[in-house]
This record gives sequence, structure tokens and C-alpha cells, in this order.
Amino acid sequence: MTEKWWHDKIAYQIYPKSFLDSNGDGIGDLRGIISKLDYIKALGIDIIWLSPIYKSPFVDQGYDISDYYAIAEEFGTMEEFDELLAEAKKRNMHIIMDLVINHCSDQHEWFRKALADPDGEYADYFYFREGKNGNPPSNYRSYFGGSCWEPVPGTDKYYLHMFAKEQPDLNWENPILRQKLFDMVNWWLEKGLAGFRIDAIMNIKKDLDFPDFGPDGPDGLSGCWRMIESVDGIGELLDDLKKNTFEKYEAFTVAEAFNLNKSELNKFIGENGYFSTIFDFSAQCLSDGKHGWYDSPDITFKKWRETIINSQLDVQKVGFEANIIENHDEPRGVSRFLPEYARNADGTKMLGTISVLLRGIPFIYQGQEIGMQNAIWKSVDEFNDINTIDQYYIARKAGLNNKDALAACCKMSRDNARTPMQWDGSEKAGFTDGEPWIKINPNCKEINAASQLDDLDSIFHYYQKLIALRKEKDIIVYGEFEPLCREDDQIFAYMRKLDEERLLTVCNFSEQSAEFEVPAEFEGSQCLITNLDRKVFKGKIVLKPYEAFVLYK
Ligand code: TEU
Ligand code: CA
Repeated sequence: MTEKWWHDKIAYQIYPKSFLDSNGDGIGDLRGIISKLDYIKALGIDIIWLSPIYKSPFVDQGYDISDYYAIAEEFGTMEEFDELLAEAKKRNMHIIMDLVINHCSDQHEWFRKALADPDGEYADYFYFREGKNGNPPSNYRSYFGGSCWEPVPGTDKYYLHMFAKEQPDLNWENPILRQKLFDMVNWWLEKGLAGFRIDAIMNIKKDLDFPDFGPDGPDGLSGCWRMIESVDGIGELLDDLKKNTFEKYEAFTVAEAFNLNKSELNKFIGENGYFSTIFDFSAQCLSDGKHGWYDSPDITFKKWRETIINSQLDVQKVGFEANIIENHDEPRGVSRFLPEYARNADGTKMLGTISVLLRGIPFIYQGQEIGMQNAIWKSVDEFNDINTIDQYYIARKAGLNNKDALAACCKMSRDNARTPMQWDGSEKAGFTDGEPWIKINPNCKEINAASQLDDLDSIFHYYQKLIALRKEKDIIVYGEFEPLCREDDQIFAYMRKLDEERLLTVCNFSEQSAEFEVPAEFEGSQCLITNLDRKVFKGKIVLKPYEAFVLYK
């Protein structure tokens, strides 16, 4: 495997709207980010991913871009962005941005021109299609609910949107549009970006016949992903994208790619893959409900462990995946993957240990490093996220009462990750002086950065240490992954191997103590990190509940 500049790096995702507000309008901004670069650097981060900061009407929190060349006023100016790039560079950190090119906003100039002339050249930047017998062209349900087809006013045509109706899909079959997107990507790379996180990219290839699929819900529609999964030919588009952009700059790219099968991994993240890496969402997908969040299954420890093990084993033959426990679309990892009894500082450290020391590029989501948790939502009106509100109504239509529909949203809502970063224990968590755009989790009194920075035993300092270890030890970057105790009811343990070096990670995920036999080869090894105060690691040992340790030899 050829070494790449990003192999040993660690990334941190910022959700700008909720990171830090510098001017009291209740919305996080670039100035806020700049002022916290030292904090991020202190954690040990090399790469910062910014969720979208482009000009946008914010129907889907900036994932609906109305100008790819402008910074959203809410966040600041292009000068401030340049300052952020320069300040990051000074600290030897790289910035990557979100690249949202499956769709744009209905306020983008291209779409306005398309609507103004539905037979003109701009209409072909999108998918404008005639309906069938007074119905939309096909029976697809968008990811955010309702039909994927919206009427084009004044015509008998519809336009396609896989997400909200304000996010029309871009027609990747159009070479002029493709070139404009490539130019835009290169413009940002020229500016000094290190790369991109690439949004919803599996959706760019459509079946141009737009066939119907069997209905899979009470609305008589069929999830639009069925068409995406059934169509071939995305590879050519992705290869074209890479060759015309990323490749020339040695950019680091991490794609949001769901539902790949093993046989495709090499094309995506192999030596000459379309991307540097893709996120491993396999654990997150365990809570996919058949019909929505209301029938989302609970995650069991054994299933979760097996899922992570399997993806580690599959991926290491090919390349690196990016490991996460949460992001801006997911509930907080502590609330999701830890049983209730373990949602404390020690349990949180244990979860971090398992995740950061896996093979792959760790992505830490803002607040994860201090152990932020899901908020308690008292009514559906407290949510802001378009997807959450849709899921609430899906649950109600399926017959759930208000309380149960709300409970489903509390558990799964994307807004759990979008409550403001908890900088201190004050009423507004040090996030803003004004009215925050979304509610602040009242547990900021107990969970906040200020108190953790002062406490060497805190989750923050534990993460800092985990991250430092990954930089010190090549084995954490390149070592082969080997699972241990795969049948055990309590323990998650794995080994990493690099030539003669060995690393052993052991965690007890249960509420009871658990026995573990330290392999003889770890005789005389060194303990690199532990969340409790164990001193002896030899023979048969008994781990306390949510105890974690890492041995190195
Ligand atoms: O997400 C794509 C995607 O597949 C998600 O919508 C996912 O299905 C959903 O969040 C599960 O709850 C990306 C972005 O990460 C997301 O924030 C955007 O809303 C979406 O694309 C549209 O751009
Ligand atoms: Ca602000």
C-alpha cells in the first residue's frame, strides 16, 4: 500500500451553525470557528471538515446551496473564510468542505433559469420529465417524505428531487453541467482546501427510464433508493469527477456512500479508488427501520460488535474507511451505542477507545470529545430538522399516538447532534449571547468543555490521549485488525498487528464484572491507556463494568 499524506491524520467535523456564535445572532459562524482553532489543535486534530457554509436558504441546513462560490451571510464573509484557511494552515491543520453536488437549492440561478424556460438549456441541468396520465413520472418517495416529483409550474412536467422539493437533483448526464461542477471544485482546491466530504454521492446516477418499483409503504410509493440501487454506471461519473478535480491536487476525499457491496469497495477506496475513503455507516444502519424511525430496531451489543468487526475485516484488504460514532445526521453515539448504565464518563471513554483505535481514519464530531448526549425533546415543535418533522408525521400516519411518535423522534432525531456545542456550564453553554437558533441541552451544566479542560481526568483529555497515541504508533494506523472473544457476552476486544508489534484493546460493555484472559504474548507489555486505575495485566483478570484498557508490546 502506498503511503498517503492523510493515512495518519485525524479529522474533526464542525457543524458551523451550532459550533460557536461570535456576534450574538444565535447562529454559529466562521469567526467563532477561528477563535476555537487552538482548542481543536489541542485535541490533536489535523483535518477539519466544515458542514456546508455556502450561500443557502437553509431549508436543509445548508445542504441546499444557492451559490457554490459564496459564503452564507449568516456564517460570515469570504475574507473570513480565507482567514480561517490561513489560520488553520499556521497551525498545520487542513480544511475540507462539504461538497453537495447531487442537488442544489431551488434558489440557485440554474434552477430559476430552468423554471423560467422549461424547454431551455438550463432545464437540462435538472431532470424535467412529463407526467404519466396525470400522475408524476414514477412512484418514488423522497428521502424526506412525499413524492420525488414536483410539478414545474405552467407545464405538464415535473422535476426530480431525491431530498426536499427545494433541493432539485442535478442532471449528471449533462456534460456542460458536469464541467461547471468540476470548475467549481477546482476553484476551491486552488484556494487551498485540502479536500472534500462528498454528500449523498451515490444518488448522482439515475435510471433515465425512471421505472416504478413495488410500493413499500401506506402512501403507495416506493423509496427512491431502490432506483439508485438498481442502476449501473456510477463508476464512470465518479472516475470523471476524480480525474478532473481531486487527483490533480492530491486532495483528501471522504464520501458519504451508503449500501456499497464488498465487491465494489476496491473501486471506491482501493489504491486507485474514486475517493480516499468512505464513511463506515454499518453500525448506524443497524437502526434503520423498515418504514421509518418509528419502527427502528434497538441495537444489541453483540450485533453492533459483529457489525464493526465485519466491516474492519472487509475493508482492511482494500483500504481505509472513516470511522465515526456520530455525525450531524445521527443521534449522539453515547446515547445510541452505550446501554443506559454506561452513559457516564467511564463508559464514554470506553466507547471512544473502541472507536478511535480501530483501523481507519477517525472522524470526531463536535462535542463527541466531551461526551455530549442526546437532548430531551418535549414536543415536536422543538425540532427544526426537516427530516425529523417528516418522520414524526410518518409515525403518526402509521397509527402512533403523539407520545410514541415523539419518542421515536427523540431517539433518532438529527437535531440531537445539532444542539449547540457545550463550551461552558452557563445558561447558554457559552455558545451565544443571544437566542440560540435551536435549544441548548440543559445538561451543559454537567457536560461542557470548560470544566473538562480543567480536569486532567476528563473525557476531553482522554480523547486527547487516544489521538496522540494514534500519532505515536504506526500500528494504530497500519496494523492489521484481528477480533478476539467474538462470542463473549460482555467484552469487545481486538488486536492490532504490525510486524512484531502488537496492540490489544479490551473493553467490558456490561454492567457486571467480566473475566478476560490476557494473552501470554502480552506478558511484560505496556498499558498505553485505561479509563480506570488497573495496574496488573496478567493471566486471568476481572474487568469492572465499562472498564477499558489498551496494551502494547
Ligand atoms: O445525507 C444523505 C442521507 O442519505 C441522509 O439524508 C440520511 O438518509 C438521513 O440523514 C438519515 O436520517 C446528506 C447530508 O449528510 C444530510 O445532512 C443532508 O440532509 C442530505 O445529504 C441532503 O443533502
Ligand atoms: Ca453568529
